[in-house]
Amino acid sequence: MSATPVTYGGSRRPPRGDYSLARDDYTCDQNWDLYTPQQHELYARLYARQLRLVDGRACDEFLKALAHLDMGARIPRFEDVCERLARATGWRIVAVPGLIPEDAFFRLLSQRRFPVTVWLRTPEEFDYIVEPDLFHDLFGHVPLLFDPVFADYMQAYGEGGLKAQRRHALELLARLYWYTVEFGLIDTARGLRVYGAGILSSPGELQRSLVDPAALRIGFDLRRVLRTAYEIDDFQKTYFVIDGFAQLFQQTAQDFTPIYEQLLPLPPFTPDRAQSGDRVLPASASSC
Ligand code: HBI
Ligand code: FE
Repeated sequence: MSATPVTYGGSRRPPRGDYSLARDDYTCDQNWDLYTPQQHELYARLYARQLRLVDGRACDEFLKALAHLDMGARIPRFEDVCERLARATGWRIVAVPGLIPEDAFFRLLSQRRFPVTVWLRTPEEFDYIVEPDLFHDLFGHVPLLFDPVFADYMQAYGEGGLKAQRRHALELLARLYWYTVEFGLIDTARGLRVYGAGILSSPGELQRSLVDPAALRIGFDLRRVLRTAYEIDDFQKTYFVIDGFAQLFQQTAQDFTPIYEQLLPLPPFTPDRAQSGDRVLPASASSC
């Protein structure tokens, strides 16, 4: 059975990736031997540029794991990454043809299996791509799975996703993923830092997310996040800031049912303005 292709959100763009190779759980083989020298070279250029940009901007947990992974010279074999990751936090990465349905995605996360896209962007997409590709998933998401607390948060998120489906609250829970795992900021003793994969893998948004005064940076509040809509194809207008991964894990370790019941009837907040009760944080001064 070939898996049904998936597009990003409500976008009308055609799905990227070959879903005919996917199994029932949407995983597929990486087929590492099929990558061309040009693709390895493109990946290495993406990696080298981003490695320079994350210094002083990414959180320490990310930088420490990235150095340990040492996967910048060419596209890594997923099984090599798996070996190191499994030893650290019991997570594994699995190859997928591209975006997969929420149900399959949550199930994989609940099993501590992170889906990594097998296709790499084209050279024309060097600076920007809408869909998550191999570089976004590997560089942006995989390093933080080495952090024990963040690794537990990601599995709990998957388990929560499977529950949210039964409560028709997928859209709310997807916002939590968006504003933490993809675009989250963290307040550290040395100032604001990035932990969201969508920022870590983006050349333009790394600096902008920390210093642009036009963007809103709001102290993490679970109900506020679950109620705030987002756009998938532009810089974020709002970022949520946690004090640490322990805070994120604790604040989300509760039963969301009463929160869903409270929020589902309410209209979402737009991301372009602060709301009363927001703890608004200043942009980073340093253009590090
Ligand atoms: N599929 N491969 C892949 N990667 C994602 O990040 C992803 C997905 N499917 C659904 C999804 N993300 C979002 O809807 C999450 O917010 C659930
Ligand atoms: Fe992502």
